[in-house]
Amino acid sequence: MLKVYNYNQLSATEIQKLTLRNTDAGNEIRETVENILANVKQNGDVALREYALQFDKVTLDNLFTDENELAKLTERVSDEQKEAIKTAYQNIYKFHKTQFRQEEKVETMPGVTCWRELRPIEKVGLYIPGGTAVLPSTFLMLGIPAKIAGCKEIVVCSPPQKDGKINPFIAFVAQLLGVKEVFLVGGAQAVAAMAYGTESIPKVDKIFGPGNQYVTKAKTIIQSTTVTAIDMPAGPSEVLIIADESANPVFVAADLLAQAEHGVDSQSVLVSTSQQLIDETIAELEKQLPILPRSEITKKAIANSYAVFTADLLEAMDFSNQYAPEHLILATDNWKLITEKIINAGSVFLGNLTPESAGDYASGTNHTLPTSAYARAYSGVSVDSFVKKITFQHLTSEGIKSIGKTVEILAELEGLQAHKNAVSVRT
Ligand code: HSO
Ligand code: ZN
Repeated sequence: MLKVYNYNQLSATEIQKLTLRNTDAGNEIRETVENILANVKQNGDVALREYALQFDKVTLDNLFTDENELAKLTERVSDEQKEAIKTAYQNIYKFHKTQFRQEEKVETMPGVTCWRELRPIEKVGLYIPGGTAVLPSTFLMLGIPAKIAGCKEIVVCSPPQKDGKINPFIAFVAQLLGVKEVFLVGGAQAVAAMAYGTESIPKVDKIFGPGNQYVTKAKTIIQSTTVTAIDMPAGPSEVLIIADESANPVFVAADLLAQAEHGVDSQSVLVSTSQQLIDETIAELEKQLPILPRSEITKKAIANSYAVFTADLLEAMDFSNQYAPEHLILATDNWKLITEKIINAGSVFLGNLTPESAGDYASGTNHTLPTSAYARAYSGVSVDSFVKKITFQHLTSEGIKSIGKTVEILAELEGLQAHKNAVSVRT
């Protein structure tokens, strides 16, 4: 079960080691992914068909599911399921819509006006995971902000199911979003296809979406070797729960398990000021885990997880900030006292009645978030991720006069005469 550490007995190096995850120290993941990237770059669709056979165990005629097939697949979605997906859609839309904001123009000097305007990224690629679990919720989380931003071309890749088709829930979300086709490609090969383009799959400007270590590695490689951008390194998933004696061990255990069931490489960390709560949570894990349908995966992720006992909530927050979790749950009635101490986290869930699952699916916030301590510097996906902010400026005759001298002096002190001239010829 969960290993337990005492914060006060850990050295700085031990804390650093505990907070490290997914380092791929032996470069094994990198090597596998580099081979896949090279193969797709060289052989396009042929390579994608090979991988579909090798990884998804299907022979594909077409590498996509088209609009008609998508419509047919949605018949398998029940009315109740459709309603739930639509409710999530509306909440996510409502929350993200407010992020699309034009900024004010600023007159920095008389006659000198500067401003920024939003322009959508034209071609975006969405990766929807579909390995051991198919995640139509991720399609909502990426597709809705892409729509709000006004992206022209939305390319969607998701692994084929055993029948060689796309999952019906993915098909239903595609319909809601007005997406006309979904490509049947998963894993690192999907990232490669959208970065390089193949006969069937268009090359995109930016790739979005969470994934396992292979997908994430592929994204980080293409980001540094092609002109295709990525949202962020996102995945494997993780949660850190700060809990005190006001927390309910049944809830805490359920939240730890919810994260752990994502994959064997997921991590769930409990940081608590109460030894009793740690003990009770471990007892609860023992009760709840074995009866989960995905207990095999979950067990492995829990074995890769741990608990830390701290003297108080501030110490707990200190550990959390060093860990920089993708999801942070404050399982305490005193959450208001410590929220301003949060420095590093992807998304935060406040109080004992706010499960991460609410945000994973339907409350409105995005679930594509920075993992593996990237929350130190990255934000989660939002409408901002799908737009560029272009700066503009305009100088009037008063403007060139008011700013002219300053620019001339600066150009001269940098020894750049031509820069100075560009002003002087106008004044
Ligand atoms: N916890 C995942 C998102 C997800 N959970 C999708 C369930 N479905 C990463 O934030
Ligand atoms: Zn989740």
